[in-house]
Amino acid sequence: VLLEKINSVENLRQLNTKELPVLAEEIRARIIEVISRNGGHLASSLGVVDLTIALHYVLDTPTDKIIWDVGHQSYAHKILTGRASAFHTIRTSGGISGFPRITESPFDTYNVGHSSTSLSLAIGECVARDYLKKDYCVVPVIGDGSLTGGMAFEALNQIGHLKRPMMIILNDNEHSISRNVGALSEYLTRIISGSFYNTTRKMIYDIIEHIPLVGAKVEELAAKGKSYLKGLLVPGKFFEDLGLRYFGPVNGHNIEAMVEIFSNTCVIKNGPIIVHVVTQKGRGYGYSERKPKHFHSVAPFCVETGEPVSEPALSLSEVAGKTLVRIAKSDDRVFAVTAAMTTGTGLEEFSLTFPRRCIDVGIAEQHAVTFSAALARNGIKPFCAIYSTFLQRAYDQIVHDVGSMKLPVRFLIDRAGIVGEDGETHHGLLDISYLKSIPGMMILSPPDGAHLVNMVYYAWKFEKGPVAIRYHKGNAGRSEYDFVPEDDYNPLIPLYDKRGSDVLLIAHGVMHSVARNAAEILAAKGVAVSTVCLLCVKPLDTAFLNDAVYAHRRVYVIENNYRIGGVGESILSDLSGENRGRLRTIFAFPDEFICHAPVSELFARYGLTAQQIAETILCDTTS
Ligand SMILES: Cc1ncc(C[n+]2csc(CCOP(=O)(O)OP(=O)(O)O)c2C)c(N)n1
Repeated sequence: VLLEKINSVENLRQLNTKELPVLAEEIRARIIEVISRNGGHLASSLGVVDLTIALHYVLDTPTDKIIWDVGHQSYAHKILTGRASAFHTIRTSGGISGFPRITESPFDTYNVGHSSTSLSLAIGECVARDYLKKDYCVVPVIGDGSLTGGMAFEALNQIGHLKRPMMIILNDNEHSISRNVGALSEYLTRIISGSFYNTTRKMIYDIIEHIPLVGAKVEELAAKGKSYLKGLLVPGKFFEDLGLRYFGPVNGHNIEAMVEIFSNTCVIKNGPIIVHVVTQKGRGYGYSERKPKHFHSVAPFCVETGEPVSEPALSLSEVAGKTLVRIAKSDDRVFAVTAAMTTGTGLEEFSLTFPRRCIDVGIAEQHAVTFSAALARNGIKPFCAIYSTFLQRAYDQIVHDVGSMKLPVRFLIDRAGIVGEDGETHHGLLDISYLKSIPGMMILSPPDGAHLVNMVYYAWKFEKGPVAIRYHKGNAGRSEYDFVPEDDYNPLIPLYDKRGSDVLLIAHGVMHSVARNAAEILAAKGVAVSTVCLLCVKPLDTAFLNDAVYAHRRVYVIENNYRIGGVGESILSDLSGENRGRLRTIFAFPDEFICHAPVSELFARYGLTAQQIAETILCDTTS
């Protein structure tokens, strides 16, 4: 077994090229086996196993720097760079991360998780490297999906201008999570399907075969404009026109060919080059080859059948999407806008039912928001569905393009709060903090599926300005969608369960059930506990809150957000002077990046379970 010998990249470099495809198969088998147990980004990682081997084989990593975009495809990279023996712990509590982490390995050049950062990091690396008179290769690896992000274009603009040597690997599998969309994607597809493919590959071989000191010669030949090299550049004219030299398309599953090509391209030192590598998403596992979208990010599954280990329950994402389908049936002005996350945000059914009204803008959250603003300005009713963590990107667009004009863009903010195994780049712990400071922004926080449905209906009818509904990653608590919206639903009125005058727990969203459970535990100990569930966390009903707080001796707020900038702080600032002293504790996440672990474990680690909260309150009672 070759993999057993690979404890470091040096071991890899000792293999001969004929052994590399065997190693690739072993790595694939390991990834499939582990991810079937732990869940994770399977299809993307399987697709780049051969590419990853070729890169580490040729480059002098970690001195040469591979910069992964998103980093969800870095599993083979982890296995090859000293983490094979820890790979079974990936995404588990205390185990290695599912994304590159600078604290985990010197081979992980940056912390990543959000898309389209690699080219900006790469050009920054090059400028620093050249200024410090260092000499190493900078190799960003970016997918065709991530290339749709605005930042990637901003970086390309500078890369073409500064002309610093770097080798960009464009990993083109024609997929983002779903099939990739957009003019650029169509352009890349034209290149791949065009007749140049085979001839170009042959040309690269010809050059490599006939030129011993290829790097220097390629430069020389390119400078002289030899006709065959010109031909090689033709397919990627777009990149060439921006000032990058284009090579490809290259078969991303022929390791030997890639080793030769990278050996020759990585030594080109007179400017940036882009090598267009064509890979198959999900490669090497029949189910993920056939359903790359499903296996993009997958829960534990049975390797033999490809089926999930536990039957997926109805998620809040699906509830939001299905509700939108019902609304859109009665209102042809309802649109859904997604930034390459149709499935993740539950919009699959909507996209099939109303293809013209479901707009996938690519991995472009900033653009999605400003695009939605223009829809709203023209009387369309856009529901812009974006995960909390990715909406961080679009902050100024919400302020400048939506908020300042009070445009009724409806934000469906999925994965709000802690998300678990994807870890620190993916937790949605900031949305309340960043949204509540925007004047006129209404923020709703449903405690369950039924409230989410009502809130989507409420947002549909709400025309006075932007409204955000932020909901956690979780289940709707029902196996089927059988929700019926209430006619007179008003999220501005909190749910108030008054019991005694001792303790009041104020919560919102998923933490309402934690508050109720804590109240029960305390009731069993003889402490009467009232609960308030805020459905709308901005604006707050100040008069109501002051009355409720005044009616209790001690008050606690529980939320699935950072404490800093959270709802607890808003409540505190809205309370009258005499009420403020009653607010004893805000149970929320502290001021630190929260690592990956199951959601339940993270709640426990930060003292946010019902039992822990009840115990804290009991101690507080007796002190
Ligand atoms: C800013 C941002 N938006 C959305 C995502 C969610 N996401 C993770 S991977 C991915 C698709 C990336 O496509 P591509 O770069 O082509 O890589 P592939 O998975 O196809 O290998 C998306 C949309 C993200 N990570 N970051």
